[in-house]
Amino acid sequence: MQKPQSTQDVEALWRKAEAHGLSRRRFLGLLSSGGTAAVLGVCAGIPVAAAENTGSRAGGMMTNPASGRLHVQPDTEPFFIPHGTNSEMRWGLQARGDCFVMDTGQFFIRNHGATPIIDHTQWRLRIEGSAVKKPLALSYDDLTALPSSTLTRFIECAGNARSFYAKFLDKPGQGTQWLLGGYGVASWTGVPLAEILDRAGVTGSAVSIMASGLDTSGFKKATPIDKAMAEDTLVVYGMNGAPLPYDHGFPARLLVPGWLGSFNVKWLGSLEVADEPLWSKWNTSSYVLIGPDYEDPGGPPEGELIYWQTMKSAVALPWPAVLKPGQQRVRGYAWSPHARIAKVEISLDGGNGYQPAELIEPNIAAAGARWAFTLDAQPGLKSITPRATDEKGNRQWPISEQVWNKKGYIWGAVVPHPVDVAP
Ligand SMILES: Nc1nc2c(c(=O)[nH]1)N[C@H]1C(S)=C(S)[C@@H](COP(=O)(O)O)O[C@H]1N2
Ligand SMILES: [Mo]
Repeated sequence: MQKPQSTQDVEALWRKAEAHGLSRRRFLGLLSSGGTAAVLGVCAGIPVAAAENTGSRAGGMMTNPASGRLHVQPDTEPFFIPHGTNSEMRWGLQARGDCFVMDTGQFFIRNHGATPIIDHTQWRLRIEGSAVKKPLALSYDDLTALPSSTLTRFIECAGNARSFYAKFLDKPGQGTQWLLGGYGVASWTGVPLAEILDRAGVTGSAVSIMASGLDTSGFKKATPIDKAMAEDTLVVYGMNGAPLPYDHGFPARLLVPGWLGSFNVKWLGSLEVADEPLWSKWNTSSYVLIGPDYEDPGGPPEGELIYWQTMKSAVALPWPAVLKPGQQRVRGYAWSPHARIAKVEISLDGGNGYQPAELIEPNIAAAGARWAFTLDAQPGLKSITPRATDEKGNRQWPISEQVWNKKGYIWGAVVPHPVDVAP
């Protein structure tokens, strides 16, 4: 099979392969047979870093993707559920048992605007502000020469599962109506943020770090200093053993494990380190909890600040799924921002009785674990409901205990995955 040179080539090859009746799995296998990722548990997938960076030659640091595209990579329907600037990962594609980390080309995309294409040779990451003694401007070469870590962690959108407020509570949350595919696990390579802050002479009075993206949305988000100094908070330049793709933040993004997806600022341009709390609309009116069960904290934020993602579990089947009757293996994922997964149980009656599922290694805090369950599918089965418990004793709650908030963040209840058993 010929080797694709660009994302367009991949799309064309895929169409050709489909016309020849080639299964997706076989197609991906063929694509990747040229080389395997050197990162444990990384699956074969669509190469994503192949798009041309044409604008940089004109001398500017940034252009927008060609012909008005929102994303650089192909994120067509068989692979993603489209939601405007966002693309949701399809859980039905994650049923293979042999890999834990999601294919880079299947990782969800959550953008407040179009993906910018940044020329890494012109790019600098500025570290500045009232709480650094030595402001820095790191080039791509400077950054990638610093001591690095490679970690497997999830990134998950605060609004993941938002559609279930409408579906199960009959009270919609405002925003993209994600099912459970605003979540992905990857192996991230980057420099501990603490390492960079140390080099910038961060002072003892630092409180807050405003990370600004270079996308036209002006996206920026402040992280408190303690989390910024945690050893697994990284300035990431690699994803699954390859350069960070444009859509996921090339040349560099933050990884803030276990916290809301929005802390993981992409296309990072500057880090302002301040000795006072910093605010942008992304920690005052967005990513705050507003509703009858939440208090108005007073001050700049319009609702209770949120930091941590909630536990969830998902069934790796299409939504809804059609199953053949009889015995079969059903697989899925479970994740907690706080700890490894201790157990996953499955309910076949919508959340009354539960029976144990098996856990499959790896099992990593703030990443997740896979589970498998031998199902004897009988006609009349309507749903499969997984429920996760982590090693700190946190557990997903029943739908009846899910507290609503206006913007539909941090769903943590179990989700009955709809199925139909048909001969
Ligand atoms: N600069 C910038 N960073 C950003 C965003 C953005 O729109 N602009 N979206 C954030 C949100 S809300 C999420 S959930 C994650 C999604 O990361 P991904 O697209 O790599 O999955 O990126 C975050 N970082
Ligand atoms: Mo998000």
